[in-house]
Amino acid sequence: MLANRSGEGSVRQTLLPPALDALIVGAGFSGLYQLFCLRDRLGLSVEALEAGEGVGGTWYWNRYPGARCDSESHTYCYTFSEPLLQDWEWTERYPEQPEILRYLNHVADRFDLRRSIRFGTRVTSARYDAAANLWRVATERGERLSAKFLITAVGCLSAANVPKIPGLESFAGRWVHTGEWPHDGVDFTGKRVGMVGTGSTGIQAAPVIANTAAHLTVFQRTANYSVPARNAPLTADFKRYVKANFPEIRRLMDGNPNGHAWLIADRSAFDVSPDERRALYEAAWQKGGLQFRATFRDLVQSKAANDTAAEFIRDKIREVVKDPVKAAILSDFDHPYAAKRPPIDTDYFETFNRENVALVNLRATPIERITPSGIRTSAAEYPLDIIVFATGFDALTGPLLRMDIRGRNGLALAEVWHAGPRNYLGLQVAGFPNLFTITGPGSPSVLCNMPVAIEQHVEWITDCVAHLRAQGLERIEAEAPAMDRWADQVKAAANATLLPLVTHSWYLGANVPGKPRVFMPYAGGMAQYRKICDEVAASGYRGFAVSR
Ligand code: N01
Repeated sequence: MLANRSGEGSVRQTLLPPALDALIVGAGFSGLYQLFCLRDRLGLSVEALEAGEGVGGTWYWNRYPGARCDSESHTYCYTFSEPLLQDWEWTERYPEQPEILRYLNHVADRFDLRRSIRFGTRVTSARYDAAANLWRVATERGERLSAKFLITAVGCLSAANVPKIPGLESFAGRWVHTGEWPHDGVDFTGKRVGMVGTGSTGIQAAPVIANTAAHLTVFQRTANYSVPARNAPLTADFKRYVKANFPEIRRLMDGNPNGHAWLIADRSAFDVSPDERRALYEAAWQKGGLQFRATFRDLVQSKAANDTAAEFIRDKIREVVKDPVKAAILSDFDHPYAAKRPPIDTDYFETFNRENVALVNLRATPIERITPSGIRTSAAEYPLDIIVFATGFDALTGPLLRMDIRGRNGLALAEVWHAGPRNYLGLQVAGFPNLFTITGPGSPSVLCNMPVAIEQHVEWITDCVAHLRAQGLERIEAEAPAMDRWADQVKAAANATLLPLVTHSWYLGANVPGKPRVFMPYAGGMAQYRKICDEVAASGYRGFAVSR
């Protein structure tokens, strides 16, 4: 704000900052790398707008007890910089939230990214101004910024889903959502805690909460599979191996449909005898981790093959959990293994052997309401001091739609997506020129080890922007027919797997009441997706309209 020239000091006018080449929304894994690519590789004027007071995105917000990554640390990192790979050292097989946050802070410092990030800046709207070919962005603090390119790096799982359970506002204790965990922590000592939700998050949190709480009641709606993570400190030998062999590790990641550094066994569950199959599952169980899925190549495609894995895990739960009633509730699966995101855990099922842990089966006795003193189900009232909602996220579309993005002629993204997300390659939407959505719906995103999906998108977008500049082009925009064709491909890829069979999966938006039921991520595998994206770019951006 400056005093105006008339000398009337009371009359002030707002000067808008000059338009930038690009604005990036978010400073997590994707925003940081996108900032580096556009600012330092292409030399553009760029700013990143970040709601949090620090970098990290998911890892800034998700500070719940037990939060750690389910991808192995040596593959859960950027691979674009050899010096970065060489100078960072992970301590454990699965990095804990504080360690990942330290890593992302290290990246921000190493590449001097902070000076281009506005923290504490939540974007509230983004409007495309066709006459100026600019995106005009407003923030909660009232800032107005504009840029030719708008790139969302808002994460897939960043819009917390707090269920609208009647009476929540009357609860006299404290309630928290795992995705918006208080930075000063939550002290469970001596408290009666209720945890709603048994997805990857709840399964990580329950054992840690049970260690300090006086009592923990786990409210389970859907029985979930979980395989032991077998977390452990990394040995010096392994650390040396990673540093010396990263190209080989990266080759494995590129060949794996989910971006992990392992091979999927080239055998069907029925190529081996039942005894041999069990022995192979046992070995995978002992090894631990998401790799359990790779024991047979047909686990996520064939229901019969999948049943063999489900049976093995059911038996394991019965073996671990001493109380047969709890074991039956925990293993009462209603969907195929890995058709929802498969959790991995540290002592999750063992936790139900503790004296201070109870399990409530919400399928049999649903929650009726939250009262001032706790949670009431159709069968009983559970007095609680703290309620933890491990109830997940309005995934993939939620973070984008909460921003009120409007394209040509004020067209709202919410309107275009009223029946579910539609876009081309998960990257662009017709009517929204120069808007790119990193790991948007319709891309492998959440089905992939996220840094792999992120690097691929960021590099594709960077190359695309470089191409436009080199050709003197001003605009790129997905074409509607290309979006239709892509929607068919996304659907076909999902239908070749067991994933769409789970009617209550967040992949389908089913966890958020009223959200359209559309299978959102691209399930055709990262390698296939990368090939498609590369071919599109090589063809001069087929399916996109580019103009001066
Ligand atoms: O969320 P979820 P999450 N009443 O949606 C239950 C990633 N992640 O935060 O299955 C009662 O999976 C719901 O029940 P149901 C990972 O991609 C990564 O656990 O809908 N219960 C379910 O049990 C993961 O998939 C890491 O019947 C209700 C749970 O809440 C994604 O984040 C670690 C309910 C929600 O499970 C989300 O996982 C953790 C209600 N009204 C998470 N509403 C890494 O390692 C929901 N539920 C990187």
